[in-house]
This record gives sequence, C-alpha cells and structure tokens, in this order.
Amino acid sequence: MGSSPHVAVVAFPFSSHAPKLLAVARALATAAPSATFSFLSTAGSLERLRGAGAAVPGNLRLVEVPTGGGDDDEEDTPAWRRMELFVEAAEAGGLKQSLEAAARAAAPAGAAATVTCVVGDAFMSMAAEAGVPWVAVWTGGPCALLAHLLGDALREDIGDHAASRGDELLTSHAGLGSFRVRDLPFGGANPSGEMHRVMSLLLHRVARRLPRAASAVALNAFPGLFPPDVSAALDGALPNSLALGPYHLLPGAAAPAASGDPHGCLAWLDRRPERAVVYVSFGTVAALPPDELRQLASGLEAAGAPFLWSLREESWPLLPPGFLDRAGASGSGTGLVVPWAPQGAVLRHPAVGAFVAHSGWGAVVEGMSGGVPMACRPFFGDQQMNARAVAELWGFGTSFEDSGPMTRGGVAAAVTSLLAGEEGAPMRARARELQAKVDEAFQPDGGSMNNFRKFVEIVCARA
Ligand code: U2F
Repeated sequence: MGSSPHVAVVAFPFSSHAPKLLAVARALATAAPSATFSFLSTAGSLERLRGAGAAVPGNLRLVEVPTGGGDDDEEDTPAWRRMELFVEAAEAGGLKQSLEAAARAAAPAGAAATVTCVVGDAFMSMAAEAGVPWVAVWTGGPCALLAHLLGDALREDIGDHAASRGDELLTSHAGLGSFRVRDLPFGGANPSGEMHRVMSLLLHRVARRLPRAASAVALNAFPGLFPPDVSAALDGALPNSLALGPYHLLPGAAAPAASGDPHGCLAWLDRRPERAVVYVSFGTVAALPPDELRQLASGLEAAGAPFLWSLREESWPLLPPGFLDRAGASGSGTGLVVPWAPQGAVLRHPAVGAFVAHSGWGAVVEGMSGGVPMACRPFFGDQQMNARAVAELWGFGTSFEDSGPMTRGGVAAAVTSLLAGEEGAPMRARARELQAKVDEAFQPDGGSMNNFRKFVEIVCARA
C-alpha cells in the first residue's frame, strides 16, 4: 500500500449535472491535497466547463470520456436519444474502460494503475458494477429521491390512477405525507414521451443500486433541513446518505478564477436598493411555452419592480414587441435580460428580494442560501415536489402550478407580494431563517461541514 488515493469523479454530462459534480470534485481535491482526482466527462461537457472558467486545483485533472455515439452538440439527435446512447454505452462496459484509462493516465511511472474510489453522479449508477468502492452524489431534490426509492410501493398503490387521484396526499407513505400524487416525479404531470421513458429506466436502476451498493450517498441539503418524519424516512430508505450541501458553498467548490459575470449582473445589482429586485431563471433545460413567456414578461413590467432575467438567447425573439428596449437590455432601464447570470452570487446579493424559478433543486438551495423567497413554476422531474416543499414544508415561497400557466396578473401579484406585500411577510421571514440555518451548517462544526469531513474520509480511504 502506501501510495496515495486516486479518486475518479464521474459526471453525468447533461444539463447542470456536470458543473455540480465539478463543484464537489473541487471541494474534495481542496480537502485532500495529497490525493489525486480525475474528473471524467465528455469532450463537449468539459469544453462547457472550461468556458465557464473551470479552473481546478493542481491535484484534479479533467479527463475526456467517449460520448457513446450521442455526440454532445449533435443537434439532429434529440437530447433523450443522446442521453440514452451515452448511458447504454456506459452500462455496457464503457464506464469501466474509462476508469481503466483514467487510472493508467494518473499512475506515476512504474506504479500500478488504480482507481481507489469512484465518486459518481448518482445517475451514473453503473459505477456500482465497476469493482471499485462507489460513493454517489445526488444533485436533485432529496424528497424526489425518496419517492424513487419507494417507487415500487408507490406504483403498486397508485397503479393507473395517477390522474384521478392527483390531489390525494401521500399520507400512507412515510415522509411523503405533504406531497400529492401529482407531485411525484413519475406517473404524475408528465407520464409520457421518450425523455420520460429514458429517465424512468435510469432512475429505476439508481433506486435499486444506491441503497445496496454505494458506500455513501451525498445529498445537496444540510442536516436539519427536513422535518423529522422526512429525515427519518430518508434515513430508513438510504441509511448511507450524508447531507453535506448546498454543494456550491463547500470550501473550494467555487472556481477561483471563474469568468464570472460577463454581462455585468452584479454591478447592475450594486446600483439597486436592498431587496428590491426580482431575479428570474428557469435553469438549464426548461423552456416556457411562448404564450406563457409573454405573460411572464408583461407581469414583470406590470409589477414595476426592477428585474434581472437570465433567459437563453433563443427565447429573446419570443418576448413581447419592444420589451427588451423598454427593459433596457443594456442595463439602463428597469430590467436587465441576460443569457447567463452568476446565479449563486446573484441570489446572495443584498439587492435581490424575490426569485421566480422552475424549482430545479439547484435553484431551490441557492434561493435558500440567499434568503430569497421564491415563486415556483415547476416543469418536470423533481420540480413539482421541490415547489411543493418550498411552499408547504418550508413556507418560503409559492407555486404557480396550482393555478395553471402563469398569467400577467398572477406574476405581478406574486412578485409584489414576495418583495414587500403583507402576504409575503412570513415567506420573507422563513427565507431569512433558512439562510441562517445554511450559514450555521457551514460553520467549522456545522452539520454540512461535519458530514463533508466524513465524506472525504470515505472517499479517500484505501482498501
Ligand atoms: C436539472 O436542473 P437545471 O439545470 O435546470 O436547474 P438547477 O438544478 O436549478 O441548476 C441550474 C444551475 O445552473 C446555474 C444555477 C444552478 O446551479 O446556479 N445557473 C447559473 O449559474 N446561471 C444561469 O443563468 C442559470 C443557471 C433538472 F431540470 C432539475 O429538475 C433537477 O433538480 C436538477 C438536478 O441537478 O437538474
């Protein structure tokens, strides 16, 4: 023995999964400077990470893995098919080969080529079969993970009746009593389509492998975030889980020289009063239908508050005529529309007072970390459960989802209420309480820091 650990961190190269894994990898490499880390992702994914300023510590190297045939930026191949090809190839031995290649590349001259531990995105659960200790990282909502882990019992209970039983609370399933049948990530709002088929198969494997094969499962949450019944149900279904998030706040997780803020969002926020600005973002995948996008835009105008909107450029032509000019896309007017914002920093900026989001889990924990109340417009996957948790478990926001698509009036009312309305006051207070709890979890002896130290020990243990 004697040689230092070589840890392979395996990304799932779609949506925002890879940047989240890279944040965990950076934190690990910072905490264990004598270990070597290889971060495995596809060429396109690594290029996007580098473009986003992915400076990494010296003991962490980026390693390219094959796409399995679904080239990252092959526009003719739909996203679900690219994902399917990538996962099938990894399941069929591709991941094992990539790990062997990473081991050879990292081995000092004359030393044996080894990977001592795989830290993988939980979606890459084929790592369970690689013959190396496996530690998983779950990036989504922990309640949705619980639903996946209890999936067989839920499916048996609900069967084909998801539509007629949509409003029923899941009170007979431990830890899920605050959620309705229609909040579930499967069989609920979006039970069809190719992406749903691919994700269902993938998540079924994840739920089967995580409890029996992973040495530990990191959760992007902090101890004490969930009510006791939810925590107990999670511990029961996944005794090996460690809440050590929000990941982006782990020491070393943020890129030291990230290209940061190319559109000047933070400088624009510096010129706005405290808690006055609405920040709007729907993450990396979700896109509003054109009508709803226009309703949102005119609702923001109607609210009259300054807004910062991160909106992918392909959607700009769908905005109402004159909207960008009136907003002053250059930063001169009441609004700033940008294709990308440094979201974590934006949500911790004192000028931001409300967050309209798709309730992807990254958005939820970043909103919480900034003490910013949220108005959620969930789309798919875990987002319904996340939105429900924001409104019902923690009370630091609302969900549009109950009243159908967003409307001009609904947006204006929600935003006004969250920023300064009487109705929004308890939500603003809850958001501040949650922020204080996040900060506490990252004190030297805080819950997330303690769990992170355990995590590092497991990851860097030599067999
Ligand atoms: C999928 O989530 P998304 O990628 O759509 O959304 P988030 O979990 O909210 O993560 C988006 C990340 O991208 C960052 C933001 C988040 O860390 O800070 N970002 C940014 O920095 N600037 C921008 O202008 C816009 C975004 C899925 F759709 C969700 O349902 C899951 O919960 C999630 C799990 O990883 O993956």
